[in-house]
Amino acid sequence: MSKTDNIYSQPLEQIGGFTFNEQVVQVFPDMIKRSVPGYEKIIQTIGMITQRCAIENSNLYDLGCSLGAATLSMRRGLTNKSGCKIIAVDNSQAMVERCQQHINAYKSETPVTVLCDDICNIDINNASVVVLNFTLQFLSLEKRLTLLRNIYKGLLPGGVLVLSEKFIFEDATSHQLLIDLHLDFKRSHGYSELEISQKRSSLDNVLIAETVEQHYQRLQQAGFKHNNLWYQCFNFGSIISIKE
Ligand code: GEK
Repeated sequence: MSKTDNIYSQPLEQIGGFTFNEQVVQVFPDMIKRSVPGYEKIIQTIGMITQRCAIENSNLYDLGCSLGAATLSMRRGLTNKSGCKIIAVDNSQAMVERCQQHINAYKSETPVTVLCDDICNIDINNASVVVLNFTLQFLSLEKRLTLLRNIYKGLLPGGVLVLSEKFIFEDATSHQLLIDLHLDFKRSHGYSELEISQKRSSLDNVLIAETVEQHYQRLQQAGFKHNNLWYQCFNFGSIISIKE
């Protein structure tokens, strides 16, 4: 069972930049469900996408896997595909250790390799499904295109990328409303005003959100011609990109 996230519940003298350390790992499942609208729906649907799009004898990648929720969902979606392997990558040692324990806790025929590394260093090859579930937003803007090009290159024809992100919006009025609705979502899940504002400060310059259009543009530059938002709740959503 994951502990309740109360990391920002008391006033902190200094709010450092958010890191995925042991303290975060302990509360992560609770934190992400109470902070990201639609998270559970997206995880569940990654399994469905895998079931339809995974190609036999190919590799599947979960980049920025945290505790492996998307990996486990992909693995559930692979029941009728033989010869597939999943590679789960995260650069937080604490996350990777706990992720490996989660994976070991479930039996499956599909091998999973959990790697502690920067997703920018990973060689993507023979891939049919690549998942970036709320991870690209933590990469500096300069690194994003190179990573997407690498993913495009490593995908087989017909392979897919699932890219979930927090978004900003060009239209200031709808941007503000969607942000406010997200804050209401956090309040409705028991976060106080203090927790919300301290967490927001810690994510400043760590999580860099972009518009859906900026993502489409970069995906096209990387080679993807077929890009569509398949899910959105407030300022969070997920794009599916298909390699021809
Ligand atoms: C889920 N996908 O539960 N290389 C490797 N990992 C990274 C890097 C990097 N350069 N930058 C950040 N991370 C998960 C949720 S959480 C999203 C993903 C969130 C990792 C970081 O250590 C963390 O585990 C993850 O990306 C982002 O479906 O917390 O909002």
